[in-house]
Amino acid sequence: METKIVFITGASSGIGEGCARKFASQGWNLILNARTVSKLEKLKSELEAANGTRVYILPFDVRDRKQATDALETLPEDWKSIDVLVNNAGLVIGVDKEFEGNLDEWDIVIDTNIKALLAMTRLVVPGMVERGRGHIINIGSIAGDAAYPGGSVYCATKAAVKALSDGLRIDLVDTPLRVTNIKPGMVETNFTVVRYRGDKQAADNFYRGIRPLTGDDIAETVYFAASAPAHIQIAEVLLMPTYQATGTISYKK
Ligand code: 8X3
Repeated sequence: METKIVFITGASSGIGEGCARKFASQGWNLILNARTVSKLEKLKSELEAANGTRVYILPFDVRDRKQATDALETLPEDWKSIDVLVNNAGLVIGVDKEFEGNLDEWDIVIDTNIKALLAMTRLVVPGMVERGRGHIINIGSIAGDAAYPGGSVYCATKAAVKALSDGLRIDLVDTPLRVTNIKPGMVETNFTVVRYRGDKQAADNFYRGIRPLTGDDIAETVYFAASAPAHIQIAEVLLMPTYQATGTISYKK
């Protein structure tokens, strides 16, 4: 059987790294993207040694459309047939009210969570359509289901990920391609440290009293969707820790 290729953005930590580990453990070849080359190199050596799989690292800033386009063009021929695109790169900076936050930070959040996801889709999906094979897995969020305090811009970007996923599924309906929106609730990764602008203490407090999900937990669901039989399209999955009920309601002991 032909080895499949998964392309993961934001693969150097958190959910992206979890996905890299999971797909590698199942024998997939990986194209790993993030900005920090050293982290990707370390992951590549580790995953290749542990799984006998092949890893191609493609460092670029997903927000930079030219870098993204150039990077994709440099892919060697045998790496171009991407089977699964995991649009994972995403972030939030700050927990400010909508009328008080920093517009420059919000540019970064919007550019990464929406525009970069769209650019990657635009770059990778035409090849999938041509080959008649492919799956786009977007990492959305429970935050896309309803706005919550201090999260309005982030929630808006994840609502956009839902709309972009649904729209893409509509646009691809006459093809065998599949589109999945994975919507995690509380996941303990560096994501929360960035949300609190580097305040590790605040991030730790956020999870105190509840067992959050891990990047690996989300990766299991991403892989479940990717490995479902070809006639099954898992359109959306909302997953959260036990003791979390909505984006705002959780029970912390
Ligand atoms: C982030 C998950 O629960 O902080 O996507 O909104 S949550």
